[in-house]
Amino acid sequence: MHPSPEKQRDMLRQMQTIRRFEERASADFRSGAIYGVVHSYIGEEAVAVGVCAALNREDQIISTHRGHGHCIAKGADLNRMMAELYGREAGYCKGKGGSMHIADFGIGMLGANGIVAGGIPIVTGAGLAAQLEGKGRVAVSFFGDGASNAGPFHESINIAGAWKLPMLYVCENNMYAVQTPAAKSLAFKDVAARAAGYGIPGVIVDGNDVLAVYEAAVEAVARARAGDGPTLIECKTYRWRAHTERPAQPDYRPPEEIEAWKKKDPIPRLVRHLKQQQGQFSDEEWQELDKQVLKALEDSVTFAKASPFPATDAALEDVYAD
Ligand SMILES: Cc1ncc(C[n+]2csc(CCOP(=O)(O)OP(=O)(O)O)c2C)c(N)n1
Ligand SMILES: [Mg+2]
Repeated sequence: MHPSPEKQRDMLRQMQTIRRFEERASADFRSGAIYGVVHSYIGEEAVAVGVCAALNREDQIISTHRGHGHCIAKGADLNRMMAELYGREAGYCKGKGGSMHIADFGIGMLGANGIVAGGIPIVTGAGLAAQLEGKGRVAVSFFGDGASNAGPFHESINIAGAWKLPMLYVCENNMYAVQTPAAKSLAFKDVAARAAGYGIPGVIVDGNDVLAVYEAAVEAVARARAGDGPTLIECKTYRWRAHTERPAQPDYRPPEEIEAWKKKDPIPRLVRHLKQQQGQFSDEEWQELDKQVLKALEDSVTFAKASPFPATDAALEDVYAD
């Protein structure tokens, strides 16, 4: 069943916020205002938003190196996110982590991870904790097609299947791991097929259709809450930009492939759906929504720039627990 029109509008706002956040982050990285590294999620917004729309605040997620979208979809504060990318004290990690280290336990965002597949066992532990606590919470792992070739993925879904942990394993199959096409590192076509080897359901979804992602997630969440164990959801999608924003990184993907996927943009797709379904969603409302999103982002950049860089002698603070 489709979510209510109000919820669909929220989902549209979130996808557009991710899109605009990423545009800004890439531009500011290239101009030298943001340090470290930035991996753009543009093109894949429907995955994070569709899945997180099926979750409660208490449910927990873990992200990847391409994690801004997951943070935004789970409800992270744009100001603190932007300040973190800018390396400022007001950021989520006091400016010492950057793009790949944003966590907010208050909203169930357990963090990003620069280690490919590194988050999968951590969030599987959160799934075990949820099961032991017995309050009906679920845990969600986001990861890429490349990560699904790494050992931690297999070990985690094996134990989650055996113990029926309340988990969703969400593979964002964007067809590449840096420059390596999935077809060169996976003998079959679908990551979802791997689920059979671990005795759990494997579902394939159009990852550019936010409503389809949402519906698959709702079903998997219901299974998990009912004690029936994890589901592997493979979302077929595509990143529009190069692997990272670092200059001089070659992008060997065929330009016509990139163009073809841009035509499957998940955002206008939901706009069209809203217009057809509701009739009353007008171009003016869409422009107004985008204006508000841009304003919120502009404010987040102002907030970031107003915050100082962390002091050098604070470098070791928060490294060890008290
Ligand atoms: C353990 C490990 N190996 C290699 C890398 C370098 N690396 C960073 S991202 C990436 C590709 C990840 O591909 P995928 O899981 O498909 O995610 P995507 O970038 O496509 O979202 C690699 C190999 C790393 N960060 N960690
Ligand atoms: Mg990939």
